[in-house]
Amino acid sequence: RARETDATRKQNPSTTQEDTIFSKILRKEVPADIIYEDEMVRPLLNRSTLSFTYHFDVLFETQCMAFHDVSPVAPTHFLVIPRNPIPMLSASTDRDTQLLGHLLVVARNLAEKENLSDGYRIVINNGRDGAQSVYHLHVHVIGGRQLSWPPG
Ligand code: U5P
Repeated sequence: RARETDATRKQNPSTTQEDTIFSKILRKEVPADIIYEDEMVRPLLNRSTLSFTYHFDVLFETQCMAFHDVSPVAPTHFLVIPRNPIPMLSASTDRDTQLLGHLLVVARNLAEKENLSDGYRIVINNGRDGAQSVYHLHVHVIGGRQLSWPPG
């Protein structure tokens, strides 16, 4: 498993970069067709009383964003990404359980909003063999046409 990761790093220089194009989209430095962002809720609690970004994100559910893929492979194709720049699924840990679940819940809710009632596919490409190209974890939601199986 470690060998695979090393190979992936060699093949994909972006693996070692924390700042991918998706981080720039998250910071609104690069435009994207954003369809969803977790709402920033500011109740009575002061932001400065929270010391860790992680806790802030979890408490206020400002954990993810979704936008249309620039090169759609189907009539509907969007990506759900965490704010936390986890490079890939295999780099996540058990501490990310809540976040990983949240990404799927958001993907499901957006699929419903985007009228994918006839079905859709959720894909997470992981590493070199998984044909991952952007090393910031993302969930593909693909639909709007009959998809085939197996994938290429
Ligand atoms: N992508 C965007 N915007 C960008 C760069 C990439 O939507 O600025 C999309 C690609 O079209 C691709 C996905 O579908 O990100 C990366 O997927 P993956 O191959 O890493 O799973």
